[in-house]
Amino acid sequence: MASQQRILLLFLVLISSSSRAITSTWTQDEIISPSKLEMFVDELPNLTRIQGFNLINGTPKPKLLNIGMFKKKWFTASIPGPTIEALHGIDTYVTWHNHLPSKHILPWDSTIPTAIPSTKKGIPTVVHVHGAIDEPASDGNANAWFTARFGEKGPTWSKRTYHYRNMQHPGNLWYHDHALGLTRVNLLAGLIGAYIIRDHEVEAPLRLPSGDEFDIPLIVFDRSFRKDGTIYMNSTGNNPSIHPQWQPEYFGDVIVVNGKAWPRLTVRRRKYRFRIINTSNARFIRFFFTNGLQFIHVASDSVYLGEPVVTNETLLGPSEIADVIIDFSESKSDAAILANDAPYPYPSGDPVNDINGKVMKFIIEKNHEVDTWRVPKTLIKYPSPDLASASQTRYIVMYEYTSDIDEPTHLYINGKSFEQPATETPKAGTSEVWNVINLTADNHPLHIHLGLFVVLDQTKLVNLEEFKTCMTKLNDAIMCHISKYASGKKIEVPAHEKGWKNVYKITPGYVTKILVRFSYIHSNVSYPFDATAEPGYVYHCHILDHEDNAMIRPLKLIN
Ligand SMILES: *[C@@H]1O[C@H](CO)[C@@H](O)[C@H](O)[C@H]1NC(C)=O
Ligand SMILES: *[C@@H]1O[C@H](CO)[C@@H](O)[C@H](O)[C@H]1NC(C)=O
Ligand SMILES: *[C@@H]1O[C@H](CO)[C@@H](O)[C@H](O)[C@H]1NC(C)=O
Ligand SMILES: *[C@@H]1O[C@H](CO)[C@@H](O)[C@H](O)[C@H]1NC(C)=O
Ligand SMILES: *[C@@H]1O[C@H](CO)[C@@H](O)[C@H](O)[C@H]1NC(C)=O
Ligand SMILES: CC(=O)N[C@H]1CO[C@H](CO)[C@@H](O)[C@@H]1O
Ligand SMILES: [Cu+2]
Repeated sequence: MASQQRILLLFLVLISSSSRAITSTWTQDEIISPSKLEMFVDELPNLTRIQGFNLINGTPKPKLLNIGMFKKKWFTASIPGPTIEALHGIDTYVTWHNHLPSKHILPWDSTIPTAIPSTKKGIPTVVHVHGAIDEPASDGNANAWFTARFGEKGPTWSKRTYHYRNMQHPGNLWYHDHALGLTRVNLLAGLIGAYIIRDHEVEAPLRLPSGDEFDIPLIVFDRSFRKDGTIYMNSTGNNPSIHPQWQPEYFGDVIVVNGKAWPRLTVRRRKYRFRIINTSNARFIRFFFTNGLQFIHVASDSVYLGEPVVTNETLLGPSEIADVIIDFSESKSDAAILANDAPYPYPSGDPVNDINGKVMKFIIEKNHEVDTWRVPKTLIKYPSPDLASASQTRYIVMYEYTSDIDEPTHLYINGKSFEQPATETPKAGTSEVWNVINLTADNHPLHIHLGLFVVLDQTKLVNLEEFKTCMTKLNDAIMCHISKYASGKKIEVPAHEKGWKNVYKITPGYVTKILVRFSYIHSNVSYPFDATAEPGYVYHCHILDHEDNAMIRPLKLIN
């Protein structure tokens, strides 16, 4: 840990109003109608990149970063925060500093399980690096939150400086707040950024597009804004007598990429790599290009695929990552719009419209040029999941509860709150089969901390209502004869999602069978840290509004 570097992570308050307003006829307090914003005006911002290592005489060494969270206007800070670029095998240490004021810029709800400082002042935050394989004390436990200047700390807080070992395979991670009951509002406010682990030895021979110009993170989210440019979040809950503010899903009208609404990027006629991270609270995005350009997937979530997979559209749930090559030399036109046609809530909600159906625009230069980048036939092969090695089979059941006005009040996994003792207690170094059952109407993206998993199959539940009635009574999949009901048709796992993942969309009314590995996937070495230590890990739904209330459970590893 040699030198230090001080970075501002922004806590956003104001829209850059990147897109130019065409008219100005709003009344006070009104939400900006996205149709009043001209699209594709602002250039895609270049995200700040910081190295998570020091180079000493050409040799990479560990580094300590200081990253602060501030309340800033959007145009005086960067949203998302800086992209951290780490190197495989070189430790990155980060002291996350909370400089946030005493009052939140967004409404929140004290009636759901929430971090609340005893003084009622200050904004609890704690940072989780999504996809990281690290010790529990650096995982950003929901109760390890702290307020400004470490003034107040949550019950599982243990240290200021987090240790990221970067011992895992190269891939795409991202960091974000994970404070109990505040995750949805803290992310909406801007506490997110990309974290990339690189391994030159493994990646350089692939000759994929690289360097700042050709390898670009695209952090996509949806937000609504008021006339004055502040972020809008509804302050009235859907069951206001029970939860004054909480709503089951946040959707914004404006699609924001790297901090600008509907930006544009001028590209050369050659291959680019985009690491697209969907950081929406609840919106699914199904990307496609209006001019028929295709996506060449090279990785899923945090791990390379064995070979590239070409698709003409790609569906990303919240927190999922598409790592794709786009070859603009194949474009028949000089512009391409990256568009979205996913209904919201996904899959049964409203269709998108002409506005929220657009994401960003690429302007493609006319001149053809020699492209030195390649897409090789094979990428990086990791061992396939070995079902025989699974030491446990578990049933993970997602429930939604509604009020007498038939509005969701909360969601639980296995009928249990977060506070109830851990029931998922895998042995470090083993693999387990988890059968994830959706008994709600929504598609819930399941995210498991520490472990990586492969989706084995997805089977429709027959006589769903009968099974649901039994589960509502007994909350026990085996006693409710799950094998009898899990006998419907299967849906194929898309080829580009067949690799090792850390998030997967759990289709409603189906059993999704996954094999979760609680060890590295690229080698058989055991974790170089004590994965069984306090405060343990969590697994949860990555629709943030669900996670907060309270589709989240402890995950406690044992020896
Ligand atoms: C981003 O950096 C490139 C150079 O790599 C530059 O051409 C471009 O104008 C920059 N974009 C913005 C929005 O500053
Ligand atoms: C805010 O939510 C409440 C409760 O669901 C709803 O009645 C109201 O229309 C919402 N307001 C806006 C501006 O969407
Ligand atoms: C991002 O995820 C949200 C849900 O979390 C989803 O609604 C949205 O469509 C996704 N967007 C993209 C571009 O994948
Ligand atoms: C992609 O291709 C499939 C068939 O190969 C087609 O059904 C689908 O409509 C296409 N999607 C787009 C966005 O072009
Ligand atoms: C790990 O060990 C298993 C069984 O001993 C072996 O089949 C597998 O190839 C090993 N994996 C790696 C990445 O070395
Ligand atoms: C899309 C879908 O199949 N949704 C189902 C999810 O599960 C709930 C409850 O079992 C069903 O009611 C939905 O139809
Ligand atoms: Cu959910």
